Amino acid sequence: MKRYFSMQRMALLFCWLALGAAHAEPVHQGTLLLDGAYARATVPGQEVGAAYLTIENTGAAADRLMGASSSVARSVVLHSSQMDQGMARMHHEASLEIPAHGRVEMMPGGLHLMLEDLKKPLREGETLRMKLKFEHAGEVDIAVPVKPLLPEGGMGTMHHDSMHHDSMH
Ligand SMILES: [Cu+2]
Repeated sequence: MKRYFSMQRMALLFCWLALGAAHAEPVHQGTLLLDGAYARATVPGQEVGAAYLTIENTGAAADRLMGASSSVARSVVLHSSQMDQGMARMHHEASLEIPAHGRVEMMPGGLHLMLEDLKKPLREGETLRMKLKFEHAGEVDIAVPVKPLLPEGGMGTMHHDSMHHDSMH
């Protein structure tokens, strides 16, 4: 009987871990709700990766994302992407306003967090940690699951890779 229950508990734990790997738990801090964080897997030799999340502000005052960091990359910077005469161009953004009662959604082809000078490839199924620094909410530590490279994600990372090639060491 005892054995049966422990097996069941192990199965439950396994399911919980599997779910945990696929979906980051939403994180509340101050008036902010950080949800849906993920990064794209990278191929060996790729020196940059991209991460995305949605930030919702339930408060009556705007907040501002001032910076980010992760142990897997030498730097994490905020980028926006725009199509310019058929070419995707990325712009470095010093900070990002999260409007009062508003939300900002990062996504491929739009706002993203660029992980520069990766120390190792980002592998599907792994979860990396990232620290986000907000003007009012302060520092927030989030889990960022790594999702597989999809065809459209692959194009996104290809363009990131070539875009950043000049600045690589
Ligand atoms: Cu970028």
